[in-house]
Amino acid sequence: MGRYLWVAVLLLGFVPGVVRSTQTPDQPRFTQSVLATGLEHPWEVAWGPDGYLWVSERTGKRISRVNPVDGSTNVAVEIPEAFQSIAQDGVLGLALHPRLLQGTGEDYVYVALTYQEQGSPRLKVRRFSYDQDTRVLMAPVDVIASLPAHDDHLGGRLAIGPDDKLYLGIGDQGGNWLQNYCNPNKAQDLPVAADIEARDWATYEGKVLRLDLDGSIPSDNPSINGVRSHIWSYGHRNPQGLVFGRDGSLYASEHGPSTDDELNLIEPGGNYGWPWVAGYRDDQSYAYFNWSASRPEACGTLTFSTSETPASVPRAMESGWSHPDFKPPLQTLFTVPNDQDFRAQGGGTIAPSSLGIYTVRDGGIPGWADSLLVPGMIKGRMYRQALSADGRSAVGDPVELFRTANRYRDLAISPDGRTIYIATDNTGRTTGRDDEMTQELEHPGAIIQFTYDDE
Ligand SMILES: [Ca+2]
Ligand SMILES: [Ca+2]
Repeated sequence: MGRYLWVAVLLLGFVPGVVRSTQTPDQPRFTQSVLATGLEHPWEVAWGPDGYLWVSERTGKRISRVNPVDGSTNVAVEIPEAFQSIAQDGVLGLALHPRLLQGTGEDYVYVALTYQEQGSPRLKVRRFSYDQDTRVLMAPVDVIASLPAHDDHLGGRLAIGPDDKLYLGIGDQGGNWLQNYCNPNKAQDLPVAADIEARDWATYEGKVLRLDLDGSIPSDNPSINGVRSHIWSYGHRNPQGLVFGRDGSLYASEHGPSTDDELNLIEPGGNYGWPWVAGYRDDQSYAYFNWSASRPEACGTLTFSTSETPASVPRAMESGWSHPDFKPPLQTLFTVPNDQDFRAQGGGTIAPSSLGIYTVRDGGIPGWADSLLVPGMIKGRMYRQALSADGRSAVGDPVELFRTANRYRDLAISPDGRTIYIATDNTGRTTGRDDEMTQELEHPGAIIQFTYDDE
């Protein structure tokens, strides 16, 4: 579409159900429309080998299949026993077996969900078998259970690598933060051999795990401090995006505190720094306040604040910590300046709940391969971060796309690379088109599609 025609479309107003998104002239143009509504907190959307979008619904407690042609939705399985009580728990990650519907008999779908165990929330990974005739997920088998879960920073993103291993991000459960400020942060804790022997996964808070498809510990997982466990990398705050590049590299996105959401290249045995470091080790707008270790005043006698910290709370500058396995991020979204007035200006974070990768070359969007795609919840937009040819570094700054008043939860890409599908939260805060905070979401509980307009 030529530039003048584009202006005309904007002036003539909106076609019902179809909105042209605002783009700067040198960016590719997209047509926005709503594919499906009525979803209950869709959490993962994945393009399936059957040409449908597979969707996990966090509070709906089910897995649905959405027809990308007409938006009609079929339920593949209900999971009523999932425990869902707060803003982050329920039916979470969804991963399709790479040979689903390929005739090998491996018609498996993996789901991460929270459940209650002796009155406490826990996370598990369940495998379903997909019956192609009835289009139903059946024969559930729990491949691992009793993983940490709480009321904040749950993680829950699931992915299957080209190595046929399951990867699962688990957050730090909010230790030393907000309502959990008196709970120690265990993102740096590592298991001892006896923990693994006893199948005690309590140290898995703030980790990226790598599991065999049956839930066991892969024999080639790293030995960290002399112990091999499910832990693939550690020192994470809340890693909720996991995606593989063409060469098998694993990328993760991670929520920062009030600054420094991260894009990371995940290396086995890597220490990603949290809670000693947020983003780069640059002493910028972040120091580690260890509320739970407050002495002599016990933490329980203190009132938590993100802006004022009592003297009894131990504090550490980032530069005071170092570790031989520390891995800085490829990019942050965004590192705010030291003089940021968080009360007046807010934080620099976008709340990246997921991560996609654009690798489509021929016929896809020119110039996009390879890029990471980062959906924002607190900022209703998606960012595209270009990668270097070897995929090991970020090139340039993140580019903003798709600004709307929605909380973008997850994304999927059509095989031809010309449509980006984005799942949206039903409720919550985001910045609207004018950058003001709002709770009035334009398309709650929906799949929005952005289709590339060729020139
Ligand atoms: Ca980090
Ligand atoms: Ca930093």
